[in-house]
Amino acid sequence: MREKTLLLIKPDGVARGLENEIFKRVEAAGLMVEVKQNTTLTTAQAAELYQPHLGKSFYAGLVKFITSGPVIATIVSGENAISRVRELMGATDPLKAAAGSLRGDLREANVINEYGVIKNLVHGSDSPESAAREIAIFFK
Ligand code: DAT
Ligand code: MG
Repeated sequence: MREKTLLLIKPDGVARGLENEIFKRVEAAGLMVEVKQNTTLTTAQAAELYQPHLGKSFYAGLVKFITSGPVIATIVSGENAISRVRELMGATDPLKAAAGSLRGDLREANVINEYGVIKNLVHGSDSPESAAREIAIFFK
């Protein structure tokens, strides 16, 4: 099924200048980066993005980190785009992410940031419901 998903390059990925490498890999997988938005999240946008994690021990750190600097929000489209972007990203913990995945290949030596959260370069929607909700945070 043709789908759209939110792929967000987090502050660590932007600070390290990895956007071109990330977009190259997405396009090499046959997916299309439809729109890109350079932005810095407000606390309200971060709260909406991370609403499923509300109540977790690392929630406050997640919001602080994602609002700490510029990000690039994109809509990626293509056949099964949601699961395929998740595969390209790799596991949440970069130390467990497979070779060939973004998080595995591009990880830093220290994967926990100053906010106590896992630093893993990218966010990708995990379901059609998440994709619709998350795209609406950035694109009207
Ligand atoms: P993903 O980004 O792979 O969808 P997730 O939705 O479970 O992972 O978590 C959102 C982000 O929170 C994740 O990218 C990094 C951070 N995170 C997840 N589990 C964590 C933990 N146990 N300790 C610190 N940060 C964590
Ligand atoms: Mg998630």
